[in-house]
Amino acid sequence: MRACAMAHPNVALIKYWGKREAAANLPAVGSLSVTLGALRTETTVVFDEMLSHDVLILNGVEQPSEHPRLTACLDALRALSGCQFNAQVVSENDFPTGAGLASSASGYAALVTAAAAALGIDADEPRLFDIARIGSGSAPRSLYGGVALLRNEGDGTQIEQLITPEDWALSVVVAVTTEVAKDTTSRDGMEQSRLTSPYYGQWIATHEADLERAVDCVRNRDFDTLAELAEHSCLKMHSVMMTTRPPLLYWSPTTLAAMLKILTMRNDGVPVFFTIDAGPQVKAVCPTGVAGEVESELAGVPGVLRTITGELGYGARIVAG
Ligand code: 2P0
Repeated sequence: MRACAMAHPNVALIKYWGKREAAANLPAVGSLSVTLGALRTETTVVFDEMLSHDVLILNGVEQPSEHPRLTACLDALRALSGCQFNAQVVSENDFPTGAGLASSASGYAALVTAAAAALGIDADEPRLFDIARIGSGSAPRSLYGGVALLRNEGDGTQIEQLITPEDWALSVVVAVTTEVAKDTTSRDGMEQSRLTSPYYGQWIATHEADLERAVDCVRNRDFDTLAELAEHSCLKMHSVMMTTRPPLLYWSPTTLAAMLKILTMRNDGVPVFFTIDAGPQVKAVCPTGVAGEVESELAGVPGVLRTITGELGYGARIVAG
């Protein structure tokens, strides 16, 4: 009863921030993401009747604070399979953890994929998406490669792969500005935003139109309009974050410098746009043909520690381990 899976993080171009129902971790809004082929989480799950409780070891360190979320996911999988055993989960990220690089998305996508295989659950079981969402609202998107669309539908969510990595040669350049984990988790931060930001209502009210237009852009490979929409969604989300009480200021001076560099490049005719999540890292999305130029420009921004560049990745999958 053992399996190993690999998943990539994803970055949303149309963002998710806020929940409509906390217990099932249902998002308030849909989202659209690209899967980052350059970053990886690898997770091994072993179900063992000798274990007295579930255990998560992340990057070599046990994570007791994560156990409630972990056990909620594993309980849902155990209910599907009839297995009663506890599990040991050993996970490694090859990128900074908890620093706005979607480590929980790739983490829970890899966990659910590995645990389902270890329990003999069919990989096509549709409930796996809902179980991944219990762990992290952005995790179902990492079950897919290319561009993924997560929509609210009735009482739940639906997910689909809009295009594969082969369908559009896009790359993402990550400008790493810190290796340190953030103070406020996304889960806590988005709840504070819902309760206190005066802009939260407008964020929800205007979101669906952004999402529908972005879906059309992806289907039509309309990079320029997608660039404008993605930056707007990012800045709108950060406006909500900044006007939360107490404020969620995820940017550093280097974040702003990298954003300005990307805008200057686009004004100079280079097809590239920025997006930023719950942390100071900046992600630049561009056609693969200009990724080298974008990477060298971002590497030269003072304060950028390093860059990580890769094409769109594939969905979570079982690997030897
Ligand atoms: C996103 N983020 O759409 C947005 C943009 C961060 C900023 O999804 O509470 O770790 O586990 O559902 O998925 C990060 O939030 O939060 C996230 P939970 P999650 O990518």
